[in-house]
Amino acid sequence: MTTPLFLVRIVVDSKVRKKKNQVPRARARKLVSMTTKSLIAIVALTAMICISSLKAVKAGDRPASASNTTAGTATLRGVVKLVGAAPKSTPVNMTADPSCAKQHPAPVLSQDVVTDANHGLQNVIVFIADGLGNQTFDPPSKPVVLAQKGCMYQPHVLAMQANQRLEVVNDDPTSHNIHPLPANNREWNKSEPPGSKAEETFPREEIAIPVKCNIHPWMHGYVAVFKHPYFAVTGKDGSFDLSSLPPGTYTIKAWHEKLGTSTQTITVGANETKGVDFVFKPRSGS
Ligand SMILES: [Cu+2]
Repeated sequence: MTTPLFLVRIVVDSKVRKKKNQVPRARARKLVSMTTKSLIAIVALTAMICISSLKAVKAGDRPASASNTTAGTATLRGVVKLVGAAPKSTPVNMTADPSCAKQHPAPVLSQDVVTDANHGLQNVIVFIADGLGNQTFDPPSKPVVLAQKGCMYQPHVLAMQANQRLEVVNDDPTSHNIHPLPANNREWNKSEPPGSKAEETFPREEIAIPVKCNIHPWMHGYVAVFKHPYFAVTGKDGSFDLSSLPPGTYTIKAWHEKLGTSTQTITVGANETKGVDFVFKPRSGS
């Protein structure tokens, strides 16, 4: 590594300053001014280094492995669609709790199968099912939030990492009782009065845990738990994005609560962005 020019200059300046008394006053003043400039440069450079390292920590929050935060990673991007006639959404009946019904002047539709005008399928979990080897990933420090709002779970399908904190908040004027029904994790249920917040974690991978409310039978959702950070839940248009992937060959799965699981194998290279689409067909009775 070469020594930065301003550091060379400051060393020279300090040597020259020792001889300050031997040089004319104007020259000495100039030298002092140069030294001040050098100090300003050091302060500015130090500040820049501090800011850039803060940014790096923030960017590294999602992929927990240090090797994945560097350049040379891959991205998988695509859309999940439902082809064929989508099952009709049914209105949710909330009359059993007037404080819930009152929050919805227009009927709320069930969220089991939600598509947009272009057949994009919402609430599909797309994830790496195989190909990461023995890599381990620390959970992100930021919790995921599951809200009980309008007597519905928001989001309806949530994905998180094992041992990441799950915050369950109640934004309603009525009490809820959240009750996940895991097969591979510990079962728990918590009563939540209005305005309260519960916090839990799931230590083991599980795709996906059904969640229900013991008070309102129409309230149900899913929480998927992964041992790595490479997962996404499709948005309103059915799109998803899996970024910061180490180059490699992967088994990718798309999971939908009613329509099942679809699998593909894909190879991605360093700095490559590849398109991957999934197509589901309606199941009889779904
Ligand atoms: Cu409830």
